[in-house]
Amino acid sequence: GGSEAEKRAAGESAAETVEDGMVVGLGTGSTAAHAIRAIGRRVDSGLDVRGIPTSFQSRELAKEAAIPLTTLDEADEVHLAIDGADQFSGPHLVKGGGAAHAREKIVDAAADRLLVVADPSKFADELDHPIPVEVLPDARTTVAADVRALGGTPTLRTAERKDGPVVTDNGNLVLDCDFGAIPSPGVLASELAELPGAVEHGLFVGMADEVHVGSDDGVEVRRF
Ligand code: DER
Repeated sequence: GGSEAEKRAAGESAAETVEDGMVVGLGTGSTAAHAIRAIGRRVDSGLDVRGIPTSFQSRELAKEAAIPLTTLDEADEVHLAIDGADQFSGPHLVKGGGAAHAREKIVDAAADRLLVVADPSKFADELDHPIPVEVLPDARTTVAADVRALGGTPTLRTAERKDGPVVTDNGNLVLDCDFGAIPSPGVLASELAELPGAVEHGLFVGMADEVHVGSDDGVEVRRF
């Protein structure tokens, strides 16, 4: 993982692109958190914006930052979403490190533009990060078997400070599925999407319009 300075540089760079009147999807994770805090500082200076959270965590952060909130039901348009990633290769992302990827994908996909914030450690020529798959609790064994049949190695994500598995905001479980290198993300995404009981997977294929990569000597913006 990258440094806090790298994450902060990326988050603040993304927050600068928010314009008055925008509805902005607010991503989850430590890098997106920097963008949320920076947007909050701009709201304090008069920026007119409404945020759509993507998780319990991002809603709490947005409330602390006093960003006015709205929902996908109420907003006519989502102009921009700012979100993190566990890995990116061009416009393709692996997400779900925070087990929030189901709601993130809804908001990120609804946005006119998805702006990803990351540190250099997230870059890859070819995606090879394990893919988080949110599963209905009763389907964890059958989805695990399906993942193995697809050539992956599934691991039920256990919690750090709770006995047993991580439980998502939606009350589901997460299988981290290691497929090694992923030469065709679109093919794997389709295969995962059709597994019965798989609620949402962490492949965001071709979804990034822009990636802001923070480093100690500035921010590199890549556009796709
Ligand atoms: O869970 C997620 O999708 C997060 O955005 C994750 O991918 C990135 O989290 P980080 O910014 O804390 O590394």
